[in-house]
Amino acid sequence: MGFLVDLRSDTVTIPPKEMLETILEAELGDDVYGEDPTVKELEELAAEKMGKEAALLVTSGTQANLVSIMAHTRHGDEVIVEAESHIYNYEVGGLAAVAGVMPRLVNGEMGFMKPEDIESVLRPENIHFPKTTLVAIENTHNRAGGTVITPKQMEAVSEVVKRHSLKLYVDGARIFNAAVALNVKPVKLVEEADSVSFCLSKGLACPVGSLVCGSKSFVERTRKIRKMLGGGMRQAGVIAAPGIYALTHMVSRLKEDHENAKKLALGLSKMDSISIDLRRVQTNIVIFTLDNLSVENFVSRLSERGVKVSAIGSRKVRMVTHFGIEKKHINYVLDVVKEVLEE
Ligand code: TLP
Repeated sequence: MGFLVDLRSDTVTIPPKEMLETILEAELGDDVYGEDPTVKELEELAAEKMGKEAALLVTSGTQANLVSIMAHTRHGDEVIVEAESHIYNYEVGGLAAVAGVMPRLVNGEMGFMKPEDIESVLRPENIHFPKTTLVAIENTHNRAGGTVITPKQMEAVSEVVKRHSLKLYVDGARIFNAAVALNVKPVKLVEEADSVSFCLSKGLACPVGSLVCGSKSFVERTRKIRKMLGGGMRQAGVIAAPGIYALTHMVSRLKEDHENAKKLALGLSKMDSISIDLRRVQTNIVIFTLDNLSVENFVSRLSERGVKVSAIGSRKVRMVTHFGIEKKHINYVLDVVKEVLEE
C-alpha cells in the first residue's frame, strides 16, 4: 500500500485535534495592550521551561532570531555565527539588512563552534574594528544534521563569551529535540546563555509561533522591536493556546521522531550510492549524499511515489521525521528509495 509521506520538514506537521480544540476554549484579549491572559500564561510557561525571567511570543523562528539579535546589538556590531547556521543561510540576510550587524563566520564541527575558534576571530579594541557583541549558537544544528550541543559544550563556549564580555544567544528552534535526545531538561542546555528562542511550529506540531526567553529587560526590548517589525499581535491567545498544549503534551513524544530518524538512517546507510554519517543522526533530521545520481531527479522520482523530501544544494538530501510519521511510513520510504535507486 502506498502512503503520502512528507519528510521535507517538521514544519509540515498538522496539529492534533486536541491541540486545535484548546483554541476554542482560550481566554482572549488584546496582547498589544498586554491583555491576553493565554499569551501571558504561555510566556510564563516558556520562561519557566528555559529557566529565564521572561518570554515573548513571536510569529516565527526567523522573527525570534531577528528581534533577539537586534535587542543584543547596535548597528555596525559584529555577531559570531556558525558558517552553516540558519541565521546566516536561511533568513534572507535579515541580520545584515534589518539588524544592521556584520556576521563573522566560524566553521563548526558537527555544528559546534569550538571555543578556541571563536576566540581566534575576536578582535582587539582598535579604532578600525567593529565591536563584537554577540555569539549565536544553534541547538539542534539544522544543516549539520540535527546535531546536539551538550551542556558541557555550552559551558566551554560560555567561558570565552564571559571572559570577553560578549552575550550568548541560542537559536533553539529545536531545543526540545536536543533536550530529549540528551535526556536533560532544556534549562540545562541554556543555563549559560543570556537568551534563547524556540519554535512551537516544528516538532511540537503547533500551527504557528516561537518564543524568545531571557532577562526581563531583554524581553522588554524584544517586545518593542517586535512591534516595530509589525509583529505585535492582538488576540494572540489563539496561537498561545496550542503552544501551552504543546509544551505540556508534545515534548516527550519527540523520542519517537528520533527513533524513526535512526531507523531511516540505518536503512539508507545499507543502500549503494548513498553516503551518510550516522554519527550526525542524533535527533529528527537525516541528511545524506547521493554518490552518482542527481538530487533533483531523486527528489522528483520520490515525489511521484508520494514521498516528499528536500534537496540541500546539488548533492545532499534532507529528510525530517515528525508527528504523524510512524514506523510503517519509514518502511515505505525505505522501499521507495530502494526502488528509485535500482531503476
Ligand atoms: N528551518 C526550516 C527552513 O527554514 C530551512 C526547516 O525546514 O528546517 N532556526 C532554525 C535552526 C531553523 O531550522 C529554522 C527553520 C528557523 C530558525 C526559522 O524558523 P521559521 O521557519 O519559523 O522562521
